[in-house]
Amino acid sequence: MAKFASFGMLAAAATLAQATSLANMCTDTKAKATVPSTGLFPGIVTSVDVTANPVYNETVADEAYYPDATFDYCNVLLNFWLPAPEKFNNRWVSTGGFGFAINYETSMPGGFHVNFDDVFPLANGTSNLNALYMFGYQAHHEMSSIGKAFTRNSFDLDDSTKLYAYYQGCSEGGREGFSQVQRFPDEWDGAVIGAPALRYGQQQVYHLFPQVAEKTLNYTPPYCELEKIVSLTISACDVLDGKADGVIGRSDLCKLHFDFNPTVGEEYHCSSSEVPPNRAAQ
Ligand SMILES: [Ca+2]
Repeated sequence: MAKFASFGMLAAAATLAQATSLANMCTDTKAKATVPSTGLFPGIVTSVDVTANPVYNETVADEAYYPDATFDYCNVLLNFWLPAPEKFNNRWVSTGGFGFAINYETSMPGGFHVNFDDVFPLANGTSNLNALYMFGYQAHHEMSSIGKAFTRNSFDLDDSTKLYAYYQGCSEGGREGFSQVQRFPDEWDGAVIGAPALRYGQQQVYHLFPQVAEKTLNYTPPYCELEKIVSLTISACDVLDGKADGVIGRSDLCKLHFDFNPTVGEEYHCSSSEVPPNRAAQ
């Protein structure tokens, strides 16, 4: 496959008229002509890889991180989505994934499902370092860098027009968000990052600890009991971060100052449906 020459792209882009509709904008020719050739990632983008077709009346509903909506879009191979020109508000958003996937369709319709543990390690048992770095931070950096340049070209933004850029992700997507804002802060105007899955070594132990403790103690607390524990913990630690807002912002101070011993014996109430049968019979 031939690399896409920057001279050819610039010459072709200069001849393109301002797109006035999704059908006019969303063609193979336009997509090939507007793929950025910034020199950032030589060899990754080739002209033969790029295709585009308009999709109308796409409907999404009941997704966890995307509002119910019906919309038109330009489907560009490379998984960059472009809105119809009349709906474009000079905004770019990168979305994260879940589990071991760096992107996922519940984050943005059209995402994909390849998981890191599908490709790591290699078949011969050695480390797939390229996949590791891609998973860690590089793939998202390339996606946003190429995607933002592609967006600017596609909507004919001149150098004085700002393209606002945002990141959104939770869990593994939250970890990816931290990987981007820490390494490439100038790329973003804002980021919504939830529950980042940071510090894998400790995190997996934390996931296991409750089950190990319950098995060891031979006691599984009902949900209502856990709710009481959470409520008492919030009451004790909320203000330690300087603001009584129902959120514990300084878990470190909570661990230092919260004496849970006086909470032993506190009453709590469960509905009959919340108590497991083996507990209700005792
Ligand atoms: Ca607080």
